[in-house]
Amino acid sequence: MERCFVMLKPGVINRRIVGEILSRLEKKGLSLVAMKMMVISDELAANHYAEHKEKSFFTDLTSYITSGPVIAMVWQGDNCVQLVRKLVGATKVEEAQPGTIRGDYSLHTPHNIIHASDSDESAKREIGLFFKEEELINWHDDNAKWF
Ligand code: FUP
Repeated sequence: MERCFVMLKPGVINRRIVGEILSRLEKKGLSLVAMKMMVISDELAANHYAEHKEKSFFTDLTSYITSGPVIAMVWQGDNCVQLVRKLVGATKVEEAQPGTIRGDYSLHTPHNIIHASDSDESAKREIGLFFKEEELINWHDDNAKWF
């Protein structure tokens, strides 16, 4: 079982499409094991996107994700990181295929509405930034065989 950190950026809440996006991850059969609505501090935003610190889009990106509430989540399942990234679609909106979350819901790359960890290592780091171990709920799934 692998875990992936997923975050719905502020535009998702503003546009009232939280349910639609969650539904796509749920329908895939992945398990939600943690979720919270929060306003990210400047410090957490900078830590989360530390790899982009020198990039030209860093200030816009961190301003955007601290501009309103986000939904931070942890999803779990076999090959969770790879499967979530497929559902999310490419980073650049012009490359994100229709049918993917970014392909269907975003017009501009800096506002590409959702973050998902890109590797198991990133997932562990990002989950650690946003959640305490006791906030991750490992529930038993009697229906797992149907997925
Ligand atoms: P991803 O893992 O798909 O979110 O992609 P990155 O870590 O490369 O980028 C993080 C965020 O920076 C993206 F979600 C949007 C923003 N970004 C830009 O605004 N312009 C770019 O050219 C690349 C990324």
